[in-house]
Amino acid sequence: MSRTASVSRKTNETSVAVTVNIDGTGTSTISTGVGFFDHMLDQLSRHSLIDMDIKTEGDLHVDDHHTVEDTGIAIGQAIAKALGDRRGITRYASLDLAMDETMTRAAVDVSGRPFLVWNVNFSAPKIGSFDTELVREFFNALAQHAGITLHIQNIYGANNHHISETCFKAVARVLRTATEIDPRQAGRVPSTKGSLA
Ligand SMILES: [Mn+2]
Repeated sequence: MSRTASVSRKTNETSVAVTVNIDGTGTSTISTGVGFFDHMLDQLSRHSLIDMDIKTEGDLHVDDHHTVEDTGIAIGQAIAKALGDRRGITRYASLDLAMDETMTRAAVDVSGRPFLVWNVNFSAPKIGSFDTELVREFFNALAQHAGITLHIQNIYGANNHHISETCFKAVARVLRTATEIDPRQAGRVPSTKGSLA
């Protein structure tokens, strides 16, 4: 059974089309019109090994907010759809990810219960032209719509590009592990409730 899904989402603010393959190789085609965000999504795909085709046309004349949030919603929806009833998955993962001077921790429960704990502070409002506060908006949209409990903590770091990038890479790595099929689950839903959907 292939764990792939496509989602199209159109509002007055954005038009988003996303296709994901959970069991991919980390290949992506990404175009949101926001260069820094494309760079971050490329990391998300590459290090989760989830293939992602992402095309967003948003109201960038306003700012990047709708584009980033709605892309997060669509990626989350596509991941939830591709995971289906979450049968056989590993479910939990956590990781400390280092990049130069920065260390960021991510933990995920692919639980069906959306929750974001965000313990990350940026020392500047912008990375280039990108609003650093949008990093949280993206992960909140992702967690809410993928149906995952996601905790992200920047432990230390100085460079805001690195702090953002470690968030995306750490989440990518824990998503990879937690969504992988655990052969010892033998196709069962990993919950004593019997449901994660
Ligand atoms: Mn970078």
